[in-house]
Amino acid sequence: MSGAALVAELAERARRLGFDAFGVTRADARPDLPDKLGTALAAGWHAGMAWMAETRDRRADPRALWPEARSAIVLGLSYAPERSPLDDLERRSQGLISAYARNRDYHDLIKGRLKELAGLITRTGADAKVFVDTAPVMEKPLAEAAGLGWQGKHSVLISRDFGSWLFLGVILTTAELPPDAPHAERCGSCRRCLDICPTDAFPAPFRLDARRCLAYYSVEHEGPIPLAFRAPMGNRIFGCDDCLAVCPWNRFAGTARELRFHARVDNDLPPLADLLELDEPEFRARFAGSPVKRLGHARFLRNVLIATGNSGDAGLLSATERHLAAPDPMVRGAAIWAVRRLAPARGRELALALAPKERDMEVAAEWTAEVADA
Ligand code: B12
Ligand code: SF4
Ligand code: SF4
Repeated sequence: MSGAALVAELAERARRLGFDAFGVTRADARPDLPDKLGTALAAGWHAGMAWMAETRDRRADPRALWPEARSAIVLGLSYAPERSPLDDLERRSQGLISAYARNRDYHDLIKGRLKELAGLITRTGADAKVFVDTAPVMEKPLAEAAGLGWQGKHSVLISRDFGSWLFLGVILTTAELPPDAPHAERCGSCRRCLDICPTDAFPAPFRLDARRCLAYYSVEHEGPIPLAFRAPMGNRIFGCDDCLAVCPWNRFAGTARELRFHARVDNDLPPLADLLELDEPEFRARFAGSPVKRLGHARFLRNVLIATGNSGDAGLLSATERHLAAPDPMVRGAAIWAVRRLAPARGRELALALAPKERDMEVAAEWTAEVADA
């Protein structure tokens, strides 16, 4: 079968599998990536994601990951939300989960479909491997090379048709396939994403410093959230969509066709009061099959308590105080912060009673640490 015939068959099958975007590029299409990833790592923009540095050579070059790879097929699946996440930032007693995580985990959903496409390739005698998110493959620049869109100034891939809301997946193959033309950058003089970022996480256009990004702190970061980033988290309890949501190219994006990416009713702005009550088995049951489950119960509570501290809702005080006795020091620390923000006088009273008994030095310090202004 010719490369062109195989691409036509793959594109048609991808469409039937529900993929919204499809493109092909050469595996060596981005010789600029080792330098660019090197710049990011040297500057420390990967924050605590040490795995990014550990896999740098393979990550920046698919041919270093798999020397026999000749082509990359890049797929996109829309998860465009029903309404702009920016509209939900003022619902301060409700937790805001990022648009990508309100229902089924995209990894599960995309990987199976990629494997089905890979089966069409291996049938021709070529080899193929599938990747979505977790492997050392730089999916955004490969998607740009394959013509799916361009990396915007917020660094995410934007599509003309689906805006900022595309999940990406990649198939590397030993087959020589005719490549698509790369997509040109279309941001022009716009800088809305850079200006809206609540934590000033962009050192320059197209470059993101994860050490200042709320998506990083709420999803990837392991320990307590640094003080300076707690107030800016607002009601976000998993991820952040601000820089994506503000992009004018989203006006062409209709709501995702895939119903399993539509917000599940109970994950659409759940009341913080309910989330504060979830014990570990309830947390696991409630978020089974969703990306939120990977956070684990303690980090989930950490985020919910910070959102509670930002809510200004004194009705949440007693539910918050219950977490002052949590076994995990990270949760106790977040609970202290929330109590002090919600009711400073009660915070002082509790500090006198509880701080001297606290064995963890960092948690004890939370009682005296400066609490950011509301
Ligand atoms: C690590 C990671 C993160 C980190 C770091 C983000 C980042 N910018 O890389 C954190 C946790 C912050 C994160 C957040 C999010 N992520 Co993320 N993440 C990844 C992951 C696993 C690796 C990305 C990577 O390689 N980063 C390394 C950096 C160095 O790469 P880069 O951003 O392309 O870097 C460019 C710049 O540094 C620039 N550069 C460097 N020097 C120079 C010099 C000049 C002159 C210029 C012009 C440029 C330049 O060039 C680099 C190469 O293009 C990918 C999956 C994958 N395997 O690719 C998903 C992925 C990028 N994430 C995704 C999503 C959905 C998100 C969030 C929207 C989730 C959310 N709502 O909370 C946010 C978006 C935040 C944002 N503005 O980026 C999607 C994006 C889909 C898309 N359409 O692009 C991906 C592709 C997962 C997937 N399979 O769908 N993510
Ligand atoms: S995800 Fe949020 S915090 Fe991170 S760069 Fe975008 S707007 Fe800033
Ligand atoms: S908001 Fe403007 S600058 Fe940012 S990605 Fe969209 S078009 Fe580009």
